[in-house]
Amino acid sequence: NIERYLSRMLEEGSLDHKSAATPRVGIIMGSDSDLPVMKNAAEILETYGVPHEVRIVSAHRTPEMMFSYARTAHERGIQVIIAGAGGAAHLPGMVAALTPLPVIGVPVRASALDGLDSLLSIVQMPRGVPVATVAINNATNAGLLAIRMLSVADADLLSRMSQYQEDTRDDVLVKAEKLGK
Ligand code: RP5
Repeated sequence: NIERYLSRMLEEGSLDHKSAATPRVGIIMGSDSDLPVMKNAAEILETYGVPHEVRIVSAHRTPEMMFSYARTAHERGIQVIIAGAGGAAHLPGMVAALTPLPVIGVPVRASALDGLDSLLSIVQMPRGVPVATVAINNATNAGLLAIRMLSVADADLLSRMSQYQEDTRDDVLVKAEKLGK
């Protein structure tokens, strides 16, 4: 259903999460071609019921929009920004330079270099400007990391994250037991 939600938003020309609640997480990406990867972050936030917005913001093609988005996100109630980009992936780092909020970077596999270019562009930030970088194409982990960040001041999210960890552990134990038989 996240696929349907995103394609409907694209058809409507808007990727904003249509929720009455103020978005707590901003998911941004350099291009709509990043959506098949970045939708996984949105899916996690949907699962946890965390209000979020999804926007296309390009560091290279729409630098002014990127500037105003990053500068004002915290004033609008955004608490964490997830930024995905491929190739010369400057979006997460530039956004981290402009906002006081935590930024999670998702390297998207988008070029002949198989995402290694995106990974290095995002992870190799200079001292003083941190970007929490997840694995190539792993927007799911970006969503989960955002939940953990919000959990610091949200007891309900914290207990649901603990439950998720127990569930993943149990899942492995069940499979291990089956294999052992
Ligand atoms: C980056 O360039 C985007 O984040 C995307 O991963 C890549 C290719 O963009 P398109 O040419 O598909 O729009 O800025």
